[in-house]
Amino acid sequence: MKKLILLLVFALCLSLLGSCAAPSNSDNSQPDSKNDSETVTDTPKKTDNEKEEDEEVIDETRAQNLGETENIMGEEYVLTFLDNFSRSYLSTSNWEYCPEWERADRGGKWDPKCTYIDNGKLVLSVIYDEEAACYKSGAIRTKGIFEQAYGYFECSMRVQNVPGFWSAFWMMCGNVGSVGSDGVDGTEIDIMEAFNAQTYGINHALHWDGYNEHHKSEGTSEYREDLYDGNFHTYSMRWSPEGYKWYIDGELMWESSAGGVCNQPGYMKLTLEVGSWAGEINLSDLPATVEVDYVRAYQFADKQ
Ligand SMILES: [Ca+2]
Repeated sequence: MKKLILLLVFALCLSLLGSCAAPSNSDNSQPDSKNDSETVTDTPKKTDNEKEEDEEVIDETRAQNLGETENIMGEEYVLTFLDNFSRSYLSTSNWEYCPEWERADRGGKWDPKCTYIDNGKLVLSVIYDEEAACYKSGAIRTKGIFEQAYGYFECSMRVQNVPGFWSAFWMMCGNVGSVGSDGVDGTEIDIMEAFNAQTYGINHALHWDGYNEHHKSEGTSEYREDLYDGNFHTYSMRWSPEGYKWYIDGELMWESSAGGVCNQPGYMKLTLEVGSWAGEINLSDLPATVEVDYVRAYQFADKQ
């Protein structure tokens, strides 16, 4: 009888342990009442092998859920935005497509059909649209969905391997078009622009006071063949009231407080643009793609 009771207790413990260990949804979309149902009902079924692969890529040193803290280069941050692109479609809880808008100097336009998810990665592409007789490229943003002043912003990106267009991870903060007050009331922060696959150019920059006669900017370029190696690299930016710092693969690349440091919330953008800055474009290279593995944003823990 005693053995039977012990067995029952053991079985009960096992079942309790099992329920505690049930996997949680580690793909953290920004909480958003608009689209709560999609995160639950449309999750694609995965094979056991795919589950194992997912488990392998979880980095336990990183915060996995919104609101969790993470130490980045000696500072405590709270995770405020995370998209691992692990669903089969772009999460509208996190992103919207940038509206169609003629870009740069070769008449390229942003178009939702050039953005999709493939195998756990966001894919932005460039095509030549025969019907529209122009280049089309992918572009998404968090405008009105996620906007934040200050913190740490990071993406992991595999940049393009052909010339003719550039890829960018950037932010629009406050009213960039507002002339006066320098960049304090509005600044475009270019966390990275991989602007030329022939020269291996990477740019970091700030723009403020509009884009016309009062436009001001400051930036820096590097030429880094290693970043065009077909692998993913991390591009990050720390923004505090004292200034901005840009990092690639965790290494400090540039610091600036030009424009006086913006104090207004901003949204993130991931875009491709066709233009002469990127060199000549060859139709035979298209479609061409850029992939993003994840995007993360954090707020300083002491500002929460
Ligand atoms: Ca201004």
